[in-house]
Amino acid sequence: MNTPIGKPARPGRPTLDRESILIDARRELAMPSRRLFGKRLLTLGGLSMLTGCSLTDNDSVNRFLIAVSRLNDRAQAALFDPKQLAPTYTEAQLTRPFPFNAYYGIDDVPVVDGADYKLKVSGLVTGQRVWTLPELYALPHAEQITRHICVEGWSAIGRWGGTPFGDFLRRIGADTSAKYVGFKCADDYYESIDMPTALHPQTLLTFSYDGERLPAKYGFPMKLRMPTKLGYKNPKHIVEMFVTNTFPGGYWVDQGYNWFGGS
Ligand SMILES: Nc1nc2c(c(=O)[nH]1)N[C@H]1C(S)=C(S)[C@@H](COP(=O)(O)O)O[C@H]1N2
Ligand SMILES: [Mo]
Repeated sequence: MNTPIGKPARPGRPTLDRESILIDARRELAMPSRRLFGKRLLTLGGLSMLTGCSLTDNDSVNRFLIAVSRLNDRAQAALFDPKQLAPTYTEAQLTRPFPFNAYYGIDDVPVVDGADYKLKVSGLVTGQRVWTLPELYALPHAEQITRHICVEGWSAIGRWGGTPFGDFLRRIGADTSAKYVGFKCADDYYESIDMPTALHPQTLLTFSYDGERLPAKYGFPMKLRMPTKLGYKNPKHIVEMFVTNTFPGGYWVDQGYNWFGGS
């Protein structure tokens, strides 16, 4: 779905030309969740016309694609049904081994010391404080077997355990009418999500994988797991979360990926 808009141009070849926009747009329009958006707001013909007449330099193409992506965010947010559940699976369907992925290799996975780990909770919450792991482990527990879909072209079924994130938000006195929840991670990753997804019943703050304490490679000490969102929206190694009305962006969205990132 995503042309990495932020990537530097390859020498000798215009990166974001008419052709690549059309490939991107065609892919977007082919996705079932995007079809409505395509039909209502933009036709491929209209897009061809636009790309054919005015988008001659990379800057304007970038601006155009970012505008399409923001429109797409709004369309996806409007189509998001807070009660619609993502499919769940059985133990027998688990993908083994579950893949590891990050913007770095497995040897560079951050080492987080659980003993002095503290989760910082800030922003529009009445309970601004830090949480230790024993306190977090004592929260109500739920298990989930769902499919993780990565934009790099793979998907896998995994089993995560943790606490329903909506309950946690209410427990910390979050302003649930705010727009975003942002996350900072122990690596340089950061993400943010829309409040309706944060409150979705399948959104879990997870501390375990397949019945075991969450391994380092899958995001120790905790990962936010959302089966309604693509893989890159699910932050691992969370060290801070904040509730805000100011758009916080994300590691990949700031490089051109679509922010809503629904699946
Ligand atoms: N902190 C952090 N979280 C992250 C990433 C990352 O690089 N750092 N990569 C994201 C991407 S693109 C994917 S597909 C999943 C991979 O999670 P896994 O290693 O448990 O499969 O983590 C997401 N969350
Ligand atoms: Mo991913």
